[in-house]
Amino acid sequence: MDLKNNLRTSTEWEIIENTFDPDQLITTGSNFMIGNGYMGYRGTFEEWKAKEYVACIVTDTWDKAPGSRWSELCNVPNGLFTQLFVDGEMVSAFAGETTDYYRALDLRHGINQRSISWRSPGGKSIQLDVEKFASKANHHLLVMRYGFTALQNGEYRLITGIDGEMWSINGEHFRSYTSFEEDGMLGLSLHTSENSTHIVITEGITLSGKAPDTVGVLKENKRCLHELTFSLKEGEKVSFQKVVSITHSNEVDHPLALSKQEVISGLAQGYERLKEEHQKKWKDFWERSDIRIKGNVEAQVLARFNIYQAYIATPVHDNLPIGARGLSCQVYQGAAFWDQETFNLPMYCYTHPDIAKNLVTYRHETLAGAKRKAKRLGYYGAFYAWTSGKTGDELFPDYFFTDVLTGRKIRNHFNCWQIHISPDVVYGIWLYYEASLDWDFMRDHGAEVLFEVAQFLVSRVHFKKDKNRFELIRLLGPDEYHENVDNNAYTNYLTQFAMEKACWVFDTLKEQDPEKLVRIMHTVGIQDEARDHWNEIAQDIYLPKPDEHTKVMEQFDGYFQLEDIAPGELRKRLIDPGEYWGWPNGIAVNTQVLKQADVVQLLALLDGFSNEVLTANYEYYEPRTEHGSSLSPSVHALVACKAQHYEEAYRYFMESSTIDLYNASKKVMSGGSFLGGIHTAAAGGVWRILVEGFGGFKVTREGVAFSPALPKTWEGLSFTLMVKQCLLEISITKNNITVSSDPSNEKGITVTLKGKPAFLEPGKRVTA
Ligand code: IFM
Repeated sequence: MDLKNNLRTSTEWEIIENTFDPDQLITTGSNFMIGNGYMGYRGTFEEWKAKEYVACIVTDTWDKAPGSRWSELCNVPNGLFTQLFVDGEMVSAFAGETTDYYRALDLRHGINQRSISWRSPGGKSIQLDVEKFASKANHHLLVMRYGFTALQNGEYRLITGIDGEMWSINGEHFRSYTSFEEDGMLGLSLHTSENSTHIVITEGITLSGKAPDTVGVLKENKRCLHELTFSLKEGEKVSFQKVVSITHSNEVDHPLALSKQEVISGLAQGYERLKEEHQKKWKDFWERSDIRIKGNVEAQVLARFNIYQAYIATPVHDNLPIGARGLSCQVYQGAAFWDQETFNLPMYCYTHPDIAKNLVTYRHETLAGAKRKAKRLGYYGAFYAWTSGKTGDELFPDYFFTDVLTGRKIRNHFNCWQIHISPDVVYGIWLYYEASLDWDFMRDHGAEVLFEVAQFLVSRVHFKKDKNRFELIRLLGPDEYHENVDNNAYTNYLTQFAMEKACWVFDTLKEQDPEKLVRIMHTVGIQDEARDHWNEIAQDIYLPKPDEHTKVMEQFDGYFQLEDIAPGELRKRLIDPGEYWGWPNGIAVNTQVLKQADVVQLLALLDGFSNEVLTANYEYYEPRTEHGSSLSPSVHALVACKAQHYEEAYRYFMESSTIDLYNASKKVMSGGSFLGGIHTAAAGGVWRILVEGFGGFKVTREGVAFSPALPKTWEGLSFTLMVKQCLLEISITKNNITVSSDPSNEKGITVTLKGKPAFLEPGKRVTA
C-alpha cells in the first residue's frame, strides 16, 4: 500500500522508498535510521559523508567541542563507510542512473535494507544489495552485509573501513585520531577534547565471492580503509560481511581491548547468527509493545514506526536519559527534558517496567546535579535540569534562540523558570510506582527524590499574606511563548500533586519502615515539620479554578487580558518566517496564542476534572494553540478523546504520528536554531494516544479501566499491558472490548469497562 511522502508498505511492518529524493536527506536519514539505545546510526548510504548528514551518535559521551557552549553526545566515525568504484566512477545516488531503487526499514527487526541497479555515467552497470542493523543483542555492534554483482565486465575498486567525516553540528569533538591495524581489523582510537573520553571503533570484514586481485590498507588523518580491487566479468559477485564495535571509557574499563575482541567474536559468529540473535531481541520487544490496528494500514504503520523510533532512542543497557531527538542527531544535546517523564515513560511503565525502572532510577542517580542546580540558584532541594545529561547538571544554555532580524542573542529562561520539570519528575516516579507497585524502588530511591523536590518547591513558593495562599511567581510553563508569568496553572497543579505524593510516601514509610524514613530524612536534612509544611502547601497553593460560567481555567495570572487573536492571523505579523514567537518581544508574547498545550497538558496528565471542564478548556485553548512544539499535537489528541471530539483526536493523531515520517514538522528552524531529527516525545505520545486516548485506558485505585472509542475507519485495536503486576491483553472492536488476564498472573485485578467494575482472575477474560 502507498503511504505519503514517497513511501509505501507491503507487510505493515516496514517503510519502503522506491524513489530517491535528494532534497529529503535530513528527513530520510532520520526516518530510516537503525539503533539500539546505545547508538543511533542514521539511515544514510554507505558511501556518504558529513554533507549527506551521516551520523552515528553514541550515548553517554557528553562532551564540548573546543569553543562550543554545547555539551552534547559525540558523533563517532562511520565504521560502515564503503565506496564502490566501477572503472573509476563511484556508485552514487547523485550520479549515473539508478533503477530498481529500494530502501526499506524493517520495523519488526530493526534492519535497514537498500538495493539498486546502477549504471555509471560511462555505461557500466552493477546490482548492489546492502543490509545493516545496530545489534539489540550486543549494543556495541553495527553489522552489515554488502554485496554487488557486475552486470558488465569491468575494473572494480572497493574501499571500506572507518571514516571520520561525520555531520557534527557544533564542532570537532576529538583531539586525536589514532588508527590501528591488527589481524586484518582496522580501528580508530579517539579521545574527546573536554573530558578525554576514550572511544574506540574497530571493524573487520569477511569476504566472499570472487577473490580480490589486490588488497591494501589506506590510512589517512581521520580514516582507515581496506582497499580491494577486482577484475570482474559479467555476472560475477562480490560480497562482504562487516562487524563494527564501538566502545567507550564512560561505560567499560578497557574500550580498546573489548572493541577488538567483539569484532573477532562477531566475525566468528557470522552475519546470519548475529542477525538471528538481534531479531530475537526485537521479537521479545514487540511481543509486549506491538499495537495492532485493524482496518487502517496507514495508521498501523504509523503506530509501529513511532514505537520503533521511541524504542531505538531509549538506552536500555543502563540508567541513562532519552534525548529529545533520541540518537538521531546532536540537536538538544542527546539530553532528557520533561519529555522523558510525560511522553516516553508511560509506554514503558505499562509494557516494559524494567526499562521504566532504568529511567526513573536515572532521575535518582542525577539527584546530586539537581541539588547543585537548586543551590546555585538559591533554593533548597532538587531543581532538575531542563536539559539533563549524565550528571543531571543543567546543560541548557542561557541563550538559545537569536533574533533573526537583528542577529542578537535572546535570553531564554527555560533553564531557570521552567520549574515544572521537578514535579514532572515526581509525576514520572509516581506513574512508575502506580503501574508496577514497586515499593522497593519507592522506598530506596523514589522517596528521596520526592522529598528533595518537595523541599525545592518549599523554597520556591511564596506565601501571600493578603491572599492567605501560596503562589508560584516568575515562571515559565510548558507554553514557552510566555515567560515570566505568575501562577501558571500547569505548574501550580503539578506542584500540589508533587506535595501530596511526598506526604503520602512520608506517611507510608512512617507506618511501614520508620527506620528507613529516619535515614532518608537524615540524608535529605529534614525534620518531621517538613512533612507538615508540604501538606500545608498542598492544601493552600493557589490553583486557578474553572470559571463559574465558562468553566475555563486561566493559564496564568492576566492571560485573559492579553490580545485574543488566532495563530493564523498572528502569523501574518512575522517579518521573517524564522522569527522566534516568544520572549522577550516575539509576536505571541502579548497575545493569548500559545506555543504548545499547557492547560490542555494539565488535563492530559491529572485526573479529577469533570467532563464539562475538560471540554470547555479543550475548546477554549485548542484554537489559540500554534503547536510550535512537536509535543503539542499528541496531547491535543489525548484530551480531544477525553472531550469526545473524536474527529479532532484523529486529526491530531495523524499530525503527531507523521511529524517525522511525512516530514510534517513545521519548524526545522526556529529563532535561528536547527531543530531537526526524530521528535522522540511525539513518538512516545503516539503510544499514549492509542492506548490512553482511543483505548480509553486508565489506572484506577483498584486496577484498570477502559472506555474506548475507535476512530471511524478502524475495525479493531489491540495491545498488551502490564499493570500492577498483571499481564493483560486488550482487544477492542467497534462493538465490544475484551480484557484477558494472562494465565501466568499470580493475582486477579479489578477491570472497569465502560464504568462497570469486574474482578478478573488469572487466565480469565471479561467483555463489555
Ligand atoms: O521539552 C520540549 C519543550 O517543551 C518544547 N521545546 C522542545 C523541548 C524538547 O523537546
